[in-house]
Formats: sequence, C-alpha cells, structure tokens
Amino acid sequence: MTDKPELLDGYREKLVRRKQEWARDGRLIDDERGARPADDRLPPGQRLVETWPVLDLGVQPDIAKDEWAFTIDGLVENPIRWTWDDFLAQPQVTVQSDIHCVTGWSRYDNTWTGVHVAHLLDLCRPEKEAMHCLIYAFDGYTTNIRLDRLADSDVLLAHSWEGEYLTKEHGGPVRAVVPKWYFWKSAKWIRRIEFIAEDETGFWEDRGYHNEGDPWKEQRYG
Ligand SMILES: Nc1nc2c(c(=O)[nH]1)N[C@H]1C(S)=C(S)[C@@H](COP(=O)(O)O)O[C@H]1N2
Ligand SMILES: [Mo]
Repeated sequence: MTDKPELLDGYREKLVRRKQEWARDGRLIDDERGARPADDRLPPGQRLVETWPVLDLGVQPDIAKDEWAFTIDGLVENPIRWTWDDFLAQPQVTVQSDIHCVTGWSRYDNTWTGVHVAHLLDLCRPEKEAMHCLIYAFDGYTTNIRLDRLADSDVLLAHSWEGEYLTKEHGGPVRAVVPKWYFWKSAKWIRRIEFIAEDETGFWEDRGYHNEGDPWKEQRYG
C-alpha cells in the first residue's frame, strides 16, 4: 500500500472540475466552514491525545471480509454494489489527516488507505437532484453529510490505518473518514451511502448533535 500522489492530484483536479460544474448548476451552497488559523492546528476546546480512543454505541459488529457488502444507491445514475474483493480492486489512495472528536480529543497525523470518494463519485454519477448523503453502518448507525462535503479531496472509505487493516473496534472492514468534520461523521462499519435530494438527519444529529459539526466553529450540539 503505497502513496500515490499523482493519482491523488488527478482526483483533486477532477473534484475541482466537478465542484465548478455543481456551482454552475447552482448545486453548491457556499462553503461557510469556519476559518482555520494558519498557525493553529488544534480546534477550540480540543485537547491532543496520542492514543486512539474507541467510541461507538456499544455494539461492534463482526463483519467478515468475505461477507462484507457495500451499496451506493438513491439518486445516482449507476448504483454500486461491491464485495470486499471489488473494493480492493479499486484504485487505492493513502491520505493523512487529523481526527477531532466532539467529546474533546484530537489526534494528529492519521494515515488512512482506501478508496477515494472522488473515484466513487466518478463511478456512481450522482444525479443533479442529489444534494445530500445518508451514510449507513452495520451497527444501525447513520450520519448525514452534504454531497459537496463528502466530495472533499481528503475524504475516503478506509480499510487501513497506518498501513494495517482497521481493527473491528475502529470500524473494520471499512469506515468513512471525513476529516474536516467532527469524527461522528466518519461512520465505522460502513455498508451503504444513499444519495438524496433533501437533508435527513442521522443517529447523533437526531439526538442533539449539530447537523454539520465543524470543529473550527465548535458546532458540537444543537
Ligand atoms: N457505525 C458507527 N460509526 C461511528 C460511531 C458509531 O457509534 N457507529 N460513532 C462515531 C463517533 S461519535 C466517533 S467519535 C467515531 C469514533 O471512532 P473510533 O472509535 O475509531 O475512534 O466514530 C463515529 N462513527
Ligand atoms: Mo464522537
């Protein structure tokens, strides 16, 4: 599993092009994310940890890799259904990012390997009406994210962390990694992404968490 900077650069170009198209279509709402000061890496109210805490609903589903199945459906031209082998057969990227959990811990420099979301969007081709995504996990967890935010160049579906397959505790076989938002948006044990027109709240968003979750704006609850 090696870094593929050229591949990633290609994706970045594609993403920029796609976002320009969306903007022309009036699909891209202005990005009102909080500004990150250039000299500060730790968002307000966070503390840095070296360990990697485990947080979930108390159920860690045991999904064997050969039983894993992943679906993309909803408002897409080309719905996708992947087995584990299909997933590994896609172009692989390695991306480094920081974790910011709403409970107050942050962890720097996590190296994730998996399938870039840009590749996924290339394949499934969201319809014009698709503005939001609902992510479903094998433990019953869900979380919502705006499509243009899922399409960000640092977002991937990861099977590995620091070069090793993700443990069950941390969401293996495959989890989402959406680094610019609090970590509750990064669904572990991902099984499905549904593209939808109107926003629908997920598990924590239904239970008092903020709908967006920008760590730089401290969008924790409410
Ligand atoms: N499927 C699933 N994904 C989930 C959760 C969950 O309960 N179920 N918890 C979220 C929350 S609140 C956090 S902080 C992170 C924790 O990921 P970690 O246990 O790998 O640190 O996973 C997120 N993704
Ligand atoms: Mo969390």
